[in-house]
Amino acid sequence: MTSAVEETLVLVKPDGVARGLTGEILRRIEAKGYSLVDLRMLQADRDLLAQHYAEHEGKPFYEPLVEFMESGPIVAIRLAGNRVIEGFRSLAGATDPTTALPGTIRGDLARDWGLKVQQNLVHGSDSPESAQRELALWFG
Ligand code: RTP
Ligand code: MG
Repeated sequence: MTSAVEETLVLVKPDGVARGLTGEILRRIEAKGYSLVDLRMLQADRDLLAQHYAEHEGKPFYEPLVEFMESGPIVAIRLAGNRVIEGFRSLAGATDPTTALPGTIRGDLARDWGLKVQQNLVHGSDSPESAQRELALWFG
């Protein structure tokens, strides 16, 4: 297994911040051994979210997703660690909280809000290219 120190963008989405789960999410990240390189809290505007979610533009969930992400403050984290891009996504669990496994952030903490898949607490970049692009957007 190859090792590689990487950086990724993690977002605690508005549901995570509003529910007071930022600390619990950071606890899991730090317990895993990843390093917090930078962290900021912000209210994302539509322009930033449109760039962040450009790959999803035109999909049926795009508009509700952007509205949800605009609905409250977000905590953005620049996270470093060995293979952290893939590692954080396994820590986060499956996109849909109803099927995310126990032991994951989404499996343990994201509630079943009906069909609101977007309320899944966290975002993590899905590839080195996405990480680079997203870190420039949120921490540029
Ligand atoms: P993320 O980007 O937030 O880390 O999540 P992901 O890679 O697991 O999921 P992705 O396919 O990139 O989707 C981005 C976010 O859009 C919302 N979503 N809603 N209603 C739906 O079918 C649906 N599908 C995706 C979720 O908030 C997802 O995290
Ligand atoms: Mg994604």
